[in-house]
Amino acid sequence: MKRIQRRTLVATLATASLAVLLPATSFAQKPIVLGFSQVGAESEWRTANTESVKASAKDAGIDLKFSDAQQKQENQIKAIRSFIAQKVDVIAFSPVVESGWEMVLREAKAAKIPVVLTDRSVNVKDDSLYVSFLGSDFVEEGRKAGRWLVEKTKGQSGTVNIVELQGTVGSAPAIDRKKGFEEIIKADPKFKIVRSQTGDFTRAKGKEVMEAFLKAEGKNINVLYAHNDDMAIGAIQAIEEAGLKPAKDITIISVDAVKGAFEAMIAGKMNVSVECSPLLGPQLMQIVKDVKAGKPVPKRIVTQEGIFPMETAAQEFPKRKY
Ligand code: GYE
Repeated sequence: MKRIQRRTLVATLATASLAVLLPATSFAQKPIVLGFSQVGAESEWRTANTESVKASAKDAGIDLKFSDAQQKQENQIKAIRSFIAQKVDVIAFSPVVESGWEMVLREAKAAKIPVVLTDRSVNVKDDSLYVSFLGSDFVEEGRKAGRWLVEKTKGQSGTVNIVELQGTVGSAPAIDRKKGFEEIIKADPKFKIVRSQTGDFTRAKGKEVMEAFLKAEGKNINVLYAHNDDMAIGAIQAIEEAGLKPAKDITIISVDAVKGAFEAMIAGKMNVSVECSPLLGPQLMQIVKDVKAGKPVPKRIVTQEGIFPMETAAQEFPKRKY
């Protein structure tokens, strides 16, 4: 009994002296507050990205203030202003379009709140307006799609008529995926983009625009290049409803490599999907912690990704995480 009491006393004294030695903050450290403005919930990619951000904030013990902009820039600007007013520690956002951010980013800088770009970048002259940009190389994704098509049609001499479903107008992935793809296919005049229109990265619009393409071009279409899987999946429906066979009558190339694309490939309805990983949460939380701790962070972190033709889909599917 006595021994126990003595031990308890020693332990209590030790804790007490530690408390004197250590600064008070290390006992009640406040969590980092991160304001995150998401684009919306337009695609399977986006919902996987949102889940990744929320789950990794929780794991990292970061207090996340999450705001969904429903694909509207004005909502993102409002969210960022409200994060500034709340004096969050760090702001992160995925800009719906590339331009028009200078003013609000200057407001964040004046308030000394560091900004991290995730997934998509902005078009600003002064790159001190953000500390880091974490995301894919969308031009390279477009090139991968183009190279796959060049390989697939090797030795084929007739014209290859392509229709293109673009992502959200003015968004980095739409601009860059178009650019990278064109850069590759322009080397051979047999490739012709006969129609190109936005489907806003959604299934519904992908289907609607593909219906219009089919009406206008009839059986003239050889290839569909969709800037994301959701639009391709919508377009597949339109193709089937028009009595054509997706991936056979019309070659289907798309980007993201979400589960829905693997299902379509396994069903023999999509030829290839270029990978674009939405699982940016863990890296983002690390950047946020480093920024808060005053450590230097890389200005640009590029996501590593591959490409999945339909022949590999069944084997890869069980390994997919989004
Ligand atoms: O490809 C698309 C999404 O910005 C990379 O946005 C992202 C794109 C993704 O809606 O599905």
